[in-house]
Amino acid sequence: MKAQIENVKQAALAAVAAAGTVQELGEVRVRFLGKSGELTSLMKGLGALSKEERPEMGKVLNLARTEIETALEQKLAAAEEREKQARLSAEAVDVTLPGRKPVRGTLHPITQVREDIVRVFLGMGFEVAEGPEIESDLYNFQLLNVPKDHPARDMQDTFYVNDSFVLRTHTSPMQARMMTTRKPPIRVVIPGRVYRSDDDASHSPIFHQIEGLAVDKYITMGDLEGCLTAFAQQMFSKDTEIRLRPSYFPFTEPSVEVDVTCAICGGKGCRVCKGTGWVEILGAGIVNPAVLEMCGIDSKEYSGFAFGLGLERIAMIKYGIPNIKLFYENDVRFLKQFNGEVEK
Ligand code: 2U9
Repeated sequence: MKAQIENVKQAALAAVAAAGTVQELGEVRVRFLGKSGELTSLMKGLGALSKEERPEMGKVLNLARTEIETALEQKLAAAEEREKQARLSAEAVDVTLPGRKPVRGTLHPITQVREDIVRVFLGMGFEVAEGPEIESDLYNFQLLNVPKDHPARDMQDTFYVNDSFVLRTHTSPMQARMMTTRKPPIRVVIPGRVYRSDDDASHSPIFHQIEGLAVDKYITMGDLEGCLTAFAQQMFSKDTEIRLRPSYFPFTEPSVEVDVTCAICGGKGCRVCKGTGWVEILGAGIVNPAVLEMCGIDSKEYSGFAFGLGLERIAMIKYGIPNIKLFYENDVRFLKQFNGEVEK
């Protein structure tokens, strides 16, 4: 049996010497010292020996086991260190390489224009409110002086949800809500998505508006003009002028359309202003006293002005964008041109 033990030991030591990796050394351990390993099998054979032989063979076996284990341990420590070094150098990061610049997103041009406009009106003491996109016929039309069958309904081609509800055609119903729920003074701007059945290069069935309302004692057309001049000068440039042209809206009386001197050519005449030097940017007027009364405000005590503008239109003028559809296609090549730097 001694010879057998010696043979297994020599085979084990040779296998350890031949093994190079942690994995191979593990296999050698299993082969000789594992549960059914070659040396372990010999140990199991001890029981079959005579009482006299057993202690000596046990000693020889233990010595062989210790020798194999020592050899394994030494080789293993070296292999582990070698593999760790190899892993570290494979995973090494060259800290001297230049970093990768993260791709920065940009705000959508409509969002930028909305934020620019809101900022100007916040600065003039207006608050911001938002309302539902599905509106009752009452708030979208009737309280704004557009009764059923009124010809003015044809001015805004409407998406009807049912007989009593529509996709709002303007954000004006929210101004009406402010008037029915608040007491003057009211100064509010309402940005939001609106819907009209209209579709060409400068109209989309879904577009964005911002509308404003100021109701207080003694509000006049002069206040409207002053407020919109301040707005235009902050939004475009400090020497921008505005002009008011008579117009008609059922919810304002008198009503005006408001032009600004062309920010592109400074009034000399160009493609954007079609050679006139003026660009129409919004509609406005003195709130129709009938609207004040319907919304529960005494028109003898209070008056107000209101205005409305299309965000797409302002963005198209500001950035010289020829087709409204470009705003909705989410083409990154288009969107990334609006890098957030506000032109002044
Ligand atoms: C109330 C009373 C009056 C809001 C107004 C306009 C004139 C206007 C258009 C501009 C371009 C809409 O996006 S657009 O097509 N808006 O011309 N809007 S006065 O007047 C109101 C609103 C609410 C209670």
